Amino acid sequence: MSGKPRLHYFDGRGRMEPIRWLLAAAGVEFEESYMEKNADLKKLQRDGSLLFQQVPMVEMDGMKLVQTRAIANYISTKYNLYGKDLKERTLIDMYVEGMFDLNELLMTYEIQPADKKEQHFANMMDKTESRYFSVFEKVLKDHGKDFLVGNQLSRADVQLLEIILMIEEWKPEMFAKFPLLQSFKARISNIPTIKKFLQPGSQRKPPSDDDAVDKVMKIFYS
Ligand code: IBG
Repeated sequence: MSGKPRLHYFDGRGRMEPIRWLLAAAGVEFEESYMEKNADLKKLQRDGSLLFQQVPMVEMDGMKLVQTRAIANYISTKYNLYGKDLKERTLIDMYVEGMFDLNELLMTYEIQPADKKEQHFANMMDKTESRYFSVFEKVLKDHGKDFLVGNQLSRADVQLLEIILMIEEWKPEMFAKFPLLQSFKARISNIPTIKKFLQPGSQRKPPSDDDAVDKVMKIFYS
């Protein structure tokens, strides 16, 4: 286990996408092994690769890392995306924990049963606007700086950009109310490593279509 990190997940966003984003922002090349069917998950579970029998799992620096937040913390610390001191780090933690909560709503939309989808969509858009985007807009307005925390790029910026782009796929009109998030998006998207990740052909994953959702359901729920 040396060389590039290897990511074990399915070929879609889910819980692995923030990890792909962080590695890409840090300029770290990575390889991926995709699970195609339930037997692939079973195999990883049987061979002892998954501490809690769950993915995402990332092989990196001689470890088999699990738990999304632990993996993201490791990458952020290793590649200096976690603030300059304890106070900055704690602020970053507060912001990204909010983002993880929001991301949970966004990620689980596609796997909702048909009769729950409309309500789920309304709830997640309402929370995005009133609970999260309004807060990050205010943070940027109050300190007037380029990054969410301090004077350098952090995981909070990377994870917020990921969410902004996801919301834009569903509801672009949301941004009319958030001019500072719009300029934030343009600024962070222009950072060379991130710009590269946003080009076609990168390891960034597209939104799931119905076939992709079916496949995921079969991997995890069959
Ligand atoms: N707390 C863990 C983490 O953050 O890593 C949760 C991991 C988790 O829920 N993993 C799921 C899993 O491995 C796959 S992602 N399940 C197998 C099992 O036996 O528990 C589930 C997911 C889907 C779609 I599917 C959207 C979001 C998440």
